[in-house]
Amino acid sequence: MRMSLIKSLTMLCAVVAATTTARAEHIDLLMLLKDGELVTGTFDFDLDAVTSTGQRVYDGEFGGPFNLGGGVYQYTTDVPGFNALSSANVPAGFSALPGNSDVTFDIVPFDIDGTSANLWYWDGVGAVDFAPAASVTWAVSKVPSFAFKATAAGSNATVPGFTIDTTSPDGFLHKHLDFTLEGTGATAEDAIPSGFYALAMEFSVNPTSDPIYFIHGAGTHTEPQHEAAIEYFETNLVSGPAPGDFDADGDVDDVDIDQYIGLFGTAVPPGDEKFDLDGNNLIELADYNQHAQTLLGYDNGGGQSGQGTLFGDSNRDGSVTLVDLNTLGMNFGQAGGWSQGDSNGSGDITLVDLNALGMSFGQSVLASPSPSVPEPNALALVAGGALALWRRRERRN
Ligand SMILES: [Ca+2]
Ligand SMILES: [Ca+2]
Ligand SMILES: [Ca+2]
Ligand SMILES: [Ca+2]
Repeated sequence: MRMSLIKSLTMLCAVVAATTTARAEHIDLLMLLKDGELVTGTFDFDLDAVTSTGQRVYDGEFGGPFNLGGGVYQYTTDVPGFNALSSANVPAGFSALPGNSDVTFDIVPFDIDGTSANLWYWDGVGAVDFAPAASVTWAVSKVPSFAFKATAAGSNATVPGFTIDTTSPDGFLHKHLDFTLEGTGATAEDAIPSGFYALAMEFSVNPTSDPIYFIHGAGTHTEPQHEAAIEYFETNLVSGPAPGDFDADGDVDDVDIDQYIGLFGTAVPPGDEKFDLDGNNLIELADYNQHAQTLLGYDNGGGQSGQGTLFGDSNRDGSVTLVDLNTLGMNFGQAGGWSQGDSNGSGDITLVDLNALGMSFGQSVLASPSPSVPEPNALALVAGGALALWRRRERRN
């Protein structure tokens, strides 16, 4: 009994240790069918479990550098591998790949900031900033590599791939391909600069998947940098811009809400459905109002920020104060957008905007507004005086 217990514990410890060290080694890209679409996730062979579905960004670490002589250097890895489950093991809501079918891939170019390329590089310094990889190639291959090799070199062309493997009769597949970075230079760092390399593959077993992104580290880099790169791809390439972030720059500000100017009354289509927030196939004031009240970003500069502010909050600090009223006054009677005092997307600052500001004057969306917000009853006095001033100015003009 005693020996048996010790032996069991020893075995358990060995299993736990093996699992811990092997986990990073063998988490594969999982292919599944969902509603007739080819989707990807992860399967952990050590846990024998599906660990994600709907995942489209994968990461890995290149091993190396390897000096091939003649100034040629390489980094290589075979992670992640590619996996499909037999029909009996597919999680609920998904189905297995068809049996006895070739699973193929292509390397596809993708856009970052208006540029299209099939291989991208970021040195891992500062903010995430990928650029087309100029002098390095990333080959995807299997044995024999003279027959099965697709090489991305940073152009904007699709690179035809090959058959990864053929599924078994019940849909199962498990195959590792070789990823190889190669460059030429006086040193390994010259040949293949340290940092992160990214490419995208589309998988097909008829249907074809969306682009699936691979971001692999090479040479000197850190894990937080790698996570930042993954986050960047998740946000900018997979999820698309957040609602209301019409220029897709990562925030919802006056530049975004001002895009409504001139669009009211436009049917969708031909209008862009991203502007039609309430989904009634018409771009109108209701969408603008919804944008202002639920999506437009505010920040009081003191740690309170969020989305959705008040009409008239031209400086988007979450409160409608004399500062906003003054801004409106300065721009009264002129063309302008939200930051000049426009509250109805008309593209000019008029009595309509003054009235809208008046309705929310002294109010705040902040949880704890600054004490300097004037009482609402100060408005009549201030607005009355300001209006007289502007009218005088208008008469002068
Ligand atoms: Ca924006
Ligand atoms: Ca609408
Ligand atoms: Ca304000
Ligand atoms: Ca206006």
